[in-house]
Amino acid sequence: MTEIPTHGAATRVVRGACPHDCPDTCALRITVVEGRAIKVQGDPEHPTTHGALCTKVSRYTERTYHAERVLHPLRRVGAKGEGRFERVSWEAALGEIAERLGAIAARDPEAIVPYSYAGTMGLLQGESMDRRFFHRLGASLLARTICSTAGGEALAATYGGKLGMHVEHFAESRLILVWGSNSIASNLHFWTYAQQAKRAGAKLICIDPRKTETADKCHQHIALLPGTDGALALGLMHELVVNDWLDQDYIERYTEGWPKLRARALEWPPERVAAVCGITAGEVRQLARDVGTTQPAAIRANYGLQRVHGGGNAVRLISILPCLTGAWRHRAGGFLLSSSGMIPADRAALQRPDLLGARRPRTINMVQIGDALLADSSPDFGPKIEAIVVYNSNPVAVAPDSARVARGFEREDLFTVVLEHFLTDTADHADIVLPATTQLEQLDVHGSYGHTSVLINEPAIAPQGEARPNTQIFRDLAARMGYTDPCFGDSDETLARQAFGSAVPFDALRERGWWQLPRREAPFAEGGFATASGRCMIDAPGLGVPDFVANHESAQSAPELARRYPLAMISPPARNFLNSSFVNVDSLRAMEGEPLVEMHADDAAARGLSDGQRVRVFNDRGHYECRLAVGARARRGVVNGLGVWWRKLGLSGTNVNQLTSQRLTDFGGGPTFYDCLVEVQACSDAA
Ligand SMILES: Nc1nc2c(c(=O)[nH]1)N[C@H]1C(S)=C(S)[C@@H](COP(=O)(O)OP(=O)(O)OC[C@H]3O[C@@H](n4cnc5c(=O)[nH]c(N)nc54)[C@H](O)[C@@H]3O)O[C@H]1N2
Ligand SMILES: Nc1nc2c(c(=O)[nH]1)N[C@H]1C(S)=C(S)[C@@H](COP(=O)(O)OP(=O)(O)OC[C@H]3O[C@@H](n4cnc5c(=O)[nH]c(N)nc54)[C@H](O)[C@@H]3O)O[C@H]1N2
Ligand SMILES: [Mo]
Repeated sequence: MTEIPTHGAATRVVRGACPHDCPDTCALRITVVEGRAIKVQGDPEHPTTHGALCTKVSRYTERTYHAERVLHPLRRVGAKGEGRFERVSWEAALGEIAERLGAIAARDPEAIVPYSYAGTMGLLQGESMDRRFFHRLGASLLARTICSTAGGEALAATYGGKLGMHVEHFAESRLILVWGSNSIASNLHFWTYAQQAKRAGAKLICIDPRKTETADKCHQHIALLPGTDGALALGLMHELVVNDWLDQDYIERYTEGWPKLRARALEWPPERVAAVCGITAGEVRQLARDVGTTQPAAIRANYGLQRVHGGGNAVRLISILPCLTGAWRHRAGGFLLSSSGMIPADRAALQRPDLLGARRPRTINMVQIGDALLADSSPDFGPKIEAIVVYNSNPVAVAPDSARVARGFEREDLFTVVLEHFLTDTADHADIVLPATTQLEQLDVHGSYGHTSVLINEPAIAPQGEARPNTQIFRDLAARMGYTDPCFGDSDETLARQAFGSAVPFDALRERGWWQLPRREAPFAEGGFATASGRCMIDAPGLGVPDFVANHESAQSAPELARRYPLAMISPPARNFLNSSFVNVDSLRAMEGEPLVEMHADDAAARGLSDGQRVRVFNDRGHYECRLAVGARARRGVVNGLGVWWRKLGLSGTNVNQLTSQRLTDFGGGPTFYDCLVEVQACSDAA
């Protein structure tokens, strides 16, 4: 059974799954003594978890039993954003929500918007009963774009889906490019395999504007300017062509459109690439030689590189490289950004889009929630947003251009409901806060975007206080709204069985805690891409041949802006936070210290700034105060504002997203967090 037998009747070990938005999706073992979870550990039998957890999740009990957990429904008594609430009963809270949403829906349900992302990646608590509820209601749809859609659509266009190498096989690679990924911070279980490869003699190269802790451990670090990866990939192709390092047989058999891209690549000699990327021509040549002459060669990319204007094109270009060299012929060669296309989740069964009937509500892009909340009714936009229901997300902290996001959430005429564990920056703006259970208190099933097994998470402890799972909250709301469709009666266990249908034997999943999916070990060794033609689509329908697309905010595309704001800012994750989750866990926040911006010594000297000083980072969208860290983690011309702090736990009530823009990627409607020009100066009230 799910419980692992242990000595001593009062002690149980329960099988769980890490719910966080991370490629690793670890299998957990939770030790429970007399109803209290005392330890969260990695499952030693799960192939990619191999018994190890990151620092954050090994402290999961600290988060679950946190003194500031929201344990009862709350109604706002202070001003929006102030965070002052009174305790109310579930009856009163659900009644008020049903009444307010019902009144708005009677006029126009599209004036109601759900807002959720991957606070939990669980298929039940993340995307089941909630979606049924909003589909039945006819609310606006939400485009859940805030992380990965540019890269995701790039993979769909090129390979036919989110498919790639299996993470275990990196251990056998002879060359690994860690491209736009701080693996040690955000993909730790991949790093284990990369280290095995390194010990066996492989060369590791990190391609990242920031000298991350991962770059420290690689043989080489190529610190290109943010948003220039597409140019680097074209330069590599140039060298593969002129040096004849191509696998012509693979190209002819398994790809479509190479002649056009070949012509384009020939316009990108190393000197041109070097000028655009801010690196040397020698670095381009050497990298191309490594890629062109080493087998098997593998690329681990992460979503960091696609959070810029040209992110979609960059992922297309990089994902084509292993087709040109034939790296895919080996199981330890190829490319991995996400393998979530392997997961056989039956989303239609869970989410029931058929409940919309003939209605076709508008779609709001979550990246632009700031503008959306501030928009009036218009023929283009549709009705003004009158209500927003937020769960599994903290948009006031994580969405770009947060001055506008906060202004939107401050609207007196907006009815806001937030399902949360804590009073986050977003929950502080709610009219009603509903207490949600954490992963230790709820049932769920999980896929993964970094390995090929599915997992179950059994509840280990009773719900804290009056907390309820998201599924239960939406079930309760549906009942209050008078929805009698039988699907609102499905229990969590029924949902868990629906999630993978017959693709995964549910009882075996329960027995073991996880289930390994069948897979091809070298997925594209003989083509077999998931595209209509079965080939890698270099020239993709509707998109053509990929090209380098410059940042929205760069000297090249916005010279006047670049004169006023000469520093490019990226805001990658801090190692001990997960987006804005864990920022309120004291021991983890203590490890991160204060919000930081990292800067190269030359840029600091040019501004008369010194290490440890309190600084103001600013652009036309706003300003943000943090501590300056002068040193080698930043390259010249680029500053790194580590994310994503809670605004109220920062130094001046804002965070790094005060500076980022709502502009979108080239395709996929994704965010451009790392496409952002700023200037930095000393704080007048320097501490
Ligand atoms: N500890 C921790 N783990 C996480 C997260 C977290 O917040 N904290 N976030 C999770 C989430 S939501 C996701 S989506 C995944 C992946 O999340 P990602 O955000 O992709 O995670 P990282 O790999 O840490 O960061 C990306 C790397 O890209 C670099 N980068 C920035 N701009 C560019 C660029 O233009 N080109 C290149 N080549 N590199 C660039 C950054 O410096 C950083 O080192 O990780 C997950 N894991
Ligand atoms: N500047 C900058 N901004 C970024 C990024 C960046 O790199 N730089 N990264 C972006 C990326 S990749 C992403 S994915 C987004 C992520 O942004 P979000 O999806 O908002 O992720 P989190 O900040 O982790 O917030 C998740 C919230 O969900 C809550 N939660 C967790 N589990 C449950 C549950 O079971 N029930 C309920 N009701 N609530 C739950 C948590 O308490 C937490 O407050 O942020 C983006 N923002
Ligand atoms: Mo993400």
